[in-house]
Amino acid sequence: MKVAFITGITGQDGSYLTEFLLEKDYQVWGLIRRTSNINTRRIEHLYENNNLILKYGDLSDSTNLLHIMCEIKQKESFELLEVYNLAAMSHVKVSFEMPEYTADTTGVGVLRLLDAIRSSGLTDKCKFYQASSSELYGMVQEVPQTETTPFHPRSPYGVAKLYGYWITKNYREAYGMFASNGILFNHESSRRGPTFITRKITRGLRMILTGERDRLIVGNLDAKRDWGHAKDYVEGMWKILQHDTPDDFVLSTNEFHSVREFIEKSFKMKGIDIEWNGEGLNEVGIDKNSGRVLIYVSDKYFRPAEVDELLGDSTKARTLLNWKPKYDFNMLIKEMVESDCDVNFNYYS
Ligand code: NAP
Ligand code: G4F
Repeated sequence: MKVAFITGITGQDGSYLTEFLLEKDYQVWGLIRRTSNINTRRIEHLYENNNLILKYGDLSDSTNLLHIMCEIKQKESFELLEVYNLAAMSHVKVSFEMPEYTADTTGVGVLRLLDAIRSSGLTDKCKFYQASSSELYGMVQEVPQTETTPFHPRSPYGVAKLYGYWITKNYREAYGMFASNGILFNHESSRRGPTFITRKITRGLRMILTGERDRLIVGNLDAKRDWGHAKDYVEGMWKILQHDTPDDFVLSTNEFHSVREFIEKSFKMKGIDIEWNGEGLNEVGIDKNSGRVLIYVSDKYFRPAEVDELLGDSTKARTLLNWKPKYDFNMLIKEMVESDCDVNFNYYS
């Protein structure tokens, strides 16, 4: 039996990875948080599958993590357990408001999980994937960014991820653990959290089309990101753990686009041509046909320290893992706009 344990299973990536692994006949154990409201929408279509086992827990609770690792060891028979650590307080802007909590979960949480693996005697029977981030590059030291580009994180989130990256490498070097980092550039989908910019745009478009809202208010229009589709990236995570040796890999599309361009293309898909007028906080996006102002800028969405642009070079993963994204920028936007604006779109497709 192939067995995997996923933290962050209720998140965007966790849900796609669970589907991917169940398709490959894995037994999937997942960590979910107790919340006062339902937080499992992204995986509820998988509940009927007997190979999915959910356990309550939190990356801030080391005894809970140790207990789960021991339970998996006791109940399942496997040659190698695959552990995917996807759980994190993953919002960069929010991390400025909750820096200590972010450090504790996104940073030290990685150590707690690695140590639960070690303390349960699974060091040699486990492959560990850490969800590292292109936010590590922050104020970029070279363009494009590769596995050897020096890091310069620009947020409490980025700094916490830096700890996660290094403690993963440290457990590899110190204890010989199969522990790998995927340094993933931004990846989106119809399941993306609604406060990340791509989903905020496609949901905002829906609300403008239906008349629920008359405007979309955003922050830095000129930020550029290397945006891919989450489905491609979870396949990359799995490939990283199937490699003969533990190693660190960049996953990226190798092209970048601005927030402005994402807005233009999304609105264009619904027949709205956006024309820009003004500068800085006074810049607006106008519907060329009607003359209505649809896009506004507010400093509420600026960050104390911004990451202006991220552009990856995933040659290493493409060469050694034979990984290549199937979705391009236009396909990604099409799916996201259809999902948010067309009633017949299947969220679980
Ligand atoms: P996401 O949608 O925000 O999901 C985060 C997951 O972590 C959710 O399941 C969340 O649970 C869980 N979580 C948060 N705090 C936790 C805690 N203290 N203990 C246990 N679970 C906790 O993030 P994503 O986009 O899927 O990203 C997955 C991982 O990749 C994250 O670590 C993220 O930082 C990293 N990453 C993402 C990208 C990207 O572009 N998406 C790029 C690079 C790296 P709830 O559902 O209960 O909130
Ligand atoms: O969509 P974002 O919030 O994603 P960000 O900050 O790049 O972080 C995401 O990708 C990282 C990988 O590089 C992950 F590690 C992380 O967990 C997360 O998934 O913002 C993208 C850009 C930023 O430059 C931001 O300033 O869009 C800009 N932006 C402009 N207006 C906005 C807005 N971002 C948000 N969230 N909301 C706005 O209104």
